[in-house]
Amino acid sequence: MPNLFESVQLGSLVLANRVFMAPLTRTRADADGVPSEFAATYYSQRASAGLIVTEATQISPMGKGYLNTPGIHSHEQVRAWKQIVESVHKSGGRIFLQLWHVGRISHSSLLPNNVQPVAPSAIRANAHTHIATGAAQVSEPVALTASGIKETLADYQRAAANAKEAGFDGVEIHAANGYLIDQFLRTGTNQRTDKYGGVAANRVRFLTEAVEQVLEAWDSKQIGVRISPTVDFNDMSDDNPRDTFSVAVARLNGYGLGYLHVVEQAQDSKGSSEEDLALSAYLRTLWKGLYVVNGGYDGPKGEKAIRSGHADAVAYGRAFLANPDLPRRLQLSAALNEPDPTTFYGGDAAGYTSYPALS
Ligand code: 8OZ
Repeated sequence: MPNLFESVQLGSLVLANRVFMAPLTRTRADADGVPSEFAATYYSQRASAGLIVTEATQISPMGKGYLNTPGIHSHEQVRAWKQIVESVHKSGGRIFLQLWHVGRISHSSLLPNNVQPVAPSAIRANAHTHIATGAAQVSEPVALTASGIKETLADYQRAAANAKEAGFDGVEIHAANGYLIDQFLRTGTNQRTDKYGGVAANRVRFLTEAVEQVLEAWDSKQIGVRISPTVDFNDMSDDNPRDTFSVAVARLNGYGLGYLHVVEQAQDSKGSSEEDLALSAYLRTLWKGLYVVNGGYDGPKGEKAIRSGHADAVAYGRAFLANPDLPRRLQLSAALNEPDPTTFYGGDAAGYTSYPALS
């Protein structure tokens, strides 16, 4: 078995190591969803990652759910991302854009003409977001119509093409953490009676159709999918996660995608349960591409995950946020900078580009 610091092939790309940077929402974009001027520095400081996955980035104005998250649907946004990608490439890094639609995890004040958010079913989440006035309960969503689903799928295609224009190395489809695709996947949020609801094969349909849209712009190996089968963040639940996600993985296998990225543990949870890890281990046996894990890994645990064959790569979130040279630090077993939660979301360079590398 390889170790954490060995290279790995992803389609036509040779990634320098298996220490990936997990997608991290930092809410520092402007009101139009244009990434900040600090973002090029932030991402290029982290170019030693085997692969950087960007912060979640909305595919359309309706895909936005928080103040100051970036988008990939306007010219200005594409132009800003292009500079970020160039800067990462100059530093020798590889970077995928994470394509995001929040579905019901939004607030009318963030949406065009203050409309209600959209979701598979009109079920309001017991969850919070951030709007101009501070924290707020998310709004009541409306169920997507058949034509609304078509339009949303077309937004995935446009956003994927925009990511290509911006020069990214690939895209990751965000199907995790209680956002739109995950809302279709799991039973707690999907009560549809059409072909997008009911049995798992139907609940997986929106995801596979989104993949098909993205395939219009990208080679299959340049596409990853992120799922979180047991994460209850954003008021999520499923009657049978093993059934839902084994069907999802079986369907996804048919596309020959680059990787599956599995969140095994929610951001603020105390740790992965035996069940979380057992389901992830089972999905690993089904999945035919690279298998990337995330949630609760430190250096030794990540190394063990690779050496045992549990995963092909490990994505680090908070540790990468606070340590721009994380792969080197893990390899040297060096001390790590502590992440400062007060600067995770919003603000400027402090807690963003200010964490030092080892000298
Ligand atoms: C933290 C705050 C806001 C959004 C996710 C995109 O959980 C997020 C997110 C995380 O996937």
